[in-house]
Amino acid sequence: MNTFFKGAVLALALLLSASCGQSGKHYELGGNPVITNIYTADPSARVFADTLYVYPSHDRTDATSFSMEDYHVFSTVDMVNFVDHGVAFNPLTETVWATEAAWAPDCIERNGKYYLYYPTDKKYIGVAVSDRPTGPFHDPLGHPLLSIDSPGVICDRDFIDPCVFIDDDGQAYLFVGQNTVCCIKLNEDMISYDGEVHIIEGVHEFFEAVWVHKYNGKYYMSYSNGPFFGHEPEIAYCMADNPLGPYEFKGVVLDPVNSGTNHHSIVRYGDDWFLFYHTADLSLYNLDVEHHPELRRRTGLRRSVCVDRLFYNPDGTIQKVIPTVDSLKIRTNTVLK
Ligand code: FUB
Repeated sequence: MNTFFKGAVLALALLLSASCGQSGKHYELGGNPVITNIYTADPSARVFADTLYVYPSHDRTDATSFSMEDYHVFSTVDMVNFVDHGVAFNPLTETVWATEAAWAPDCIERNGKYYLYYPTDKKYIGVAVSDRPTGPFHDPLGHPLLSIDSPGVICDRDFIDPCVFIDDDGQAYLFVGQNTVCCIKLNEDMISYDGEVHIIEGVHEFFEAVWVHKYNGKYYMSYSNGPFFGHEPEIAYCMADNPLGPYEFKGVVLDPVNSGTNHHSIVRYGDDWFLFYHTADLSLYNLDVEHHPELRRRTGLRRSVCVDRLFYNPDGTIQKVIPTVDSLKIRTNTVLK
């Protein structure tokens, strides 16, 4: 092997281990839910260097609606212990324009900076920047990056759930929306875009929670379908040869969960792939709905982040994930009554 080739192989190996956790490593899971100190939902899981970070919504213990206000960041290096780094950003107090509903966020790294994309007010998509994956983040623009009224946006419901994806050629995409998937190509600075909004075709029964990842050269768009299609929301997915589609429906990754909403992310860590999602298992226990059935509707507002392993078939399609529940863990985490 000549020196140039050896160098290229080493650089590729370093790049892979930096972007996927330690390659050659397998992680044992410790039971669900994985985050139990506060209620969390809509987990966007990302690997930066050797650490896996989770960027969830923060469900309020006293919620009577989806009235989330701030974002905590969690990290793990073993997939069992998830460290809460506290509030990394509160758009309602740290921007001059957001007033309510800090829902499902996502985060990505570029050139040593971390960019948090988040929806508020059911109509704005903001971006916040930090030097660290755990924050603190700040608003560099003083206004939303994109909104339901931006030219080219199609949205007949809530304009929420941003997902950011950087392709191998360096182009960054931001996917977002409910009922229709809109996409913008972000500029190199990650806080502006070229002005065009692309509408993604072929996303069968799309409702919300879009997530895009790449595996073996194919683009996977997974999302929550329902509740308007005659069934409870599943996590479904479709595949394409291009990030902008058109996509072709392939199947279901996760059956309906007990929280009403269904929202997930798919990530590689070490040599394994994982599905992060949420359930209401912990709040169902904490709120004791068996004896107080009137509390049941509240459990969908108090969700908890879970993770299970995800497997591909040889043809690149995804096997359905069977959620695991750790009832002992739930029984011993009853602080949130
Ligand atoms: O958490 C609030 C909203 O519920 C999210 O934005 C949706 O994806 C659903 O999970």
